[in-house]
Amino acid sequence: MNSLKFYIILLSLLALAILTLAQDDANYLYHNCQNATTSTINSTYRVNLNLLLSSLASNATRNNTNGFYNTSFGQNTDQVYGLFICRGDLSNTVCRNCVTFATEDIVQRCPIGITSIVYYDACILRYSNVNFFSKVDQNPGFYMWNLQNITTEPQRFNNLVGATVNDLAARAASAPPGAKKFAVNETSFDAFQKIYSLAQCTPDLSSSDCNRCLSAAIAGLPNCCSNKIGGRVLFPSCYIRYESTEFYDAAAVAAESPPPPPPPVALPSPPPPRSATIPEDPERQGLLDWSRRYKIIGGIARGILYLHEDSRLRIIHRDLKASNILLDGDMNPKISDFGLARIFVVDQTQASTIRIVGTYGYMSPEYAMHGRFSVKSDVYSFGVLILEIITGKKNSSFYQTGGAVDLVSYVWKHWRDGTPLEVLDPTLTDTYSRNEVIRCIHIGLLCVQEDPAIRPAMATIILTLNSYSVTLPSPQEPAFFFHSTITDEVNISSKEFLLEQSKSKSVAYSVDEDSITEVYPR
Ligand SMILES: *[C@@H]1O[C@H](CO)[C@@H](O)[C@H](O)[C@H]1NC(C)=O
Ligand SMILES: *[C@@H]1O[C@H](CO)[C@@H](O)[C@H](O)[C@H]1NC(C)=O
Ligand SMILES: *[C@@H]1O[C@H](CO)[C@@H](O)[C@H](O)[C@H]1NC(C)=O
Ligand SMILES: *[C@@H]1O[C@H](CO)[C@@H](O)[C@H](O)[C@H]1NC(C)=O
Ligand SMILES: *[C@@H]1O[C@H](CO)[C@@H](O)[C@H](O)[C@H]1NC(C)=O
Ligand SMILES: *[C@@H]1O[C@H](CO)[C@@H](O)[C@H](O)[C@H]1NC(C)=O
Ligand SMILES: *[C@@H]1O[C@H](CO)[C@@H](O)[C@H](O)[C@H]1NC(C)=O
Ligand SMILES: *[C@@H]1O[C@H](CO)[C@@H](O)[C@H](O)[C@H]1NC(C)=O
Ligand SMILES: CC(=O)N[C@H]1CO[C@H](CO)[C@@H](O)[C@@H]1O
Repeated sequence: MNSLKFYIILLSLLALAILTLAQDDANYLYHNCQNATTSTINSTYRVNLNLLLSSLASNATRNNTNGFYNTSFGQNTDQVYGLFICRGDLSNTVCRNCVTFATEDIVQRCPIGITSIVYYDACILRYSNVNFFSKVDQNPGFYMWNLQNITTEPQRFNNLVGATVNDLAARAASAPPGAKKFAVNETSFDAFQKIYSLAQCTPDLSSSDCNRCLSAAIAGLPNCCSNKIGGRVLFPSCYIRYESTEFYDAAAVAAESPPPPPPPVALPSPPPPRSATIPEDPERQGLLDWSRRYKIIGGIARGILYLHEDSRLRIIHRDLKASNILLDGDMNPKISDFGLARIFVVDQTQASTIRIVGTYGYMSPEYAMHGRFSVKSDVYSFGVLILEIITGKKNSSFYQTGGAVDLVSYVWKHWRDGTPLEVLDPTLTDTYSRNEVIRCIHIGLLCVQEDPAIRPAMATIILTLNSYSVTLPSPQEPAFFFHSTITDEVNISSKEFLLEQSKSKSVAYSVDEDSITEVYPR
């Protein structure tokens, strides 16, 4: 029974994940209804409201709305004013889907609303009995923030966010009449951490009103978002947002705007340190050029193969991660920290544990969820390691935005879209072999496949690293699994920010005992 319960919980989590993906276009954030009192509910107003909503939905299907449309129905006390605005980087299709969803959703959320607004990730829909066109409205506004704190140089981070959003506000406000009042910026905090930001006003505002609205939003940032890795301030007339992952479609924005100035030339890197672990520190990671990284990948692979196959006993490490790989002066990797390793008896290929130890982000789904470990769970961790070494990104620097659940899905999305080289650590300018990089990404993705049976064995991986003639199968989409429950807190932080917070700690937790089917022999 307990085991059944566990699977039901698991299934409902999966169903939730699927639902969340399906509603991606209209990711709900917040709503507010000002209700009619019974005496003022006028059925004519309701009729006009319905006309308005269907007009907004049908106008959203036009290609030339530019992501915004305002209209009004009725007269005098029955008149209803409404508009939708879509985030400036989104396609017509995404905009239309969001608005269509919103026109139905707003009626559910505000069944007796006379002035209502619903905010989603992709669009905002609002209506009122008062004409609000071309007026700055800051109510009802709300904040959201990422729960992750800035740990290095928070003051400089806050200042940079402030400078960037000020710059954005000026650019968004200066858009010519009728154009989208929208701007994005990508700027580097340090070699590995970027700040992506966005500002937008409804285009019915004048430039000075847009500026005024965005200034108020910026003034709100310290109230919510100091020392936070991401945050938003949203008003009905304008909003700002910043994150450390790319949450908007930069390619779409670039296609609409003039090309940016060429990037500055990178300074040459100083020589590497004598002995260390694989640097987690982004600045130090920049010191490793591609040939060194390639050598490290090969060395780790040989080390794991030795544990799995060549030593007299089969050893499953169970906590392979960057900090457990030591580098000697010649950058030869040594696998360390066998605190969690399990030694397998000769014919044993798989075992289970009810105490799951290891490091989130490196744990295979079957291990994290069911406690099942095998050589293939080490292969999974190795895959995450390869992807980290290639991208130069810390396993922990990801959290869910726009579907990029973590490092693995970030890389997967680029692979699927045929742009694998875009995940490459930007400090590896052009001193790398395209073939080697793509092959390593390919191997990494094969290692993190959901089904352990189709992950390659370490021996195959080494063969593949040494020979270009080995043909690799296409990787299947990696598992999207997550560790924390989705919490529904309305105006403070949306669910996406509550996921994955504790991802970077080595953790130990227990799984319901009855859910374990195989038992580790004693
Ligand atoms: C308006 O009505 C909705 C649904 O009936 C309710 O949830 C909401 O709290 C009301 N809003 C106000 C401001 O009373
Ligand atoms: C757009 O809305 C207007 C009313 O404002 C309506 O007359 C028109 O038919 C709509 N256009 C489309 C394409 O639905
Ligand atoms: C809108 O654009 C799409 C693709 O750009 C096109 O296929 C479609 O026919 C257009 N629809 C209208 C109503 O113009
Ligand atoms: C949209 O708003 C503008 C004012 O910003 C107004 O002049 C225009 O008439 C509105 N459009 C419709 C269809 O009501
Ligand atoms: C209600 O609607 C009727 C028309 O159907 C209109 O004559 C009347 O003024 C409206 N009353 C209020 C209070 O809005
Ligand atoms: C959330 O809403 C509550 C009640 O409306 C309010 O007291 C609180 O200040 C809001 N929090 C934020 C961050 O807007
Ligand atoms: C971030 O900092 C705040 C205040 O300093 C603290 O309460 C909170 O627990 C920290 N959050 C995380 C995820 O560390
Ligand atoms: C982005 O913001 C940074 C920091 O404020 C600024 O230096 C840079 O010029 C901005 N980039 C663009 C393209 O506006
Ligand atoms: C998310 C995650 O697994 N974080 C780990 C990233 O790697 C460093 C170094 O190996 C670990 O200390 C973190 O726990």
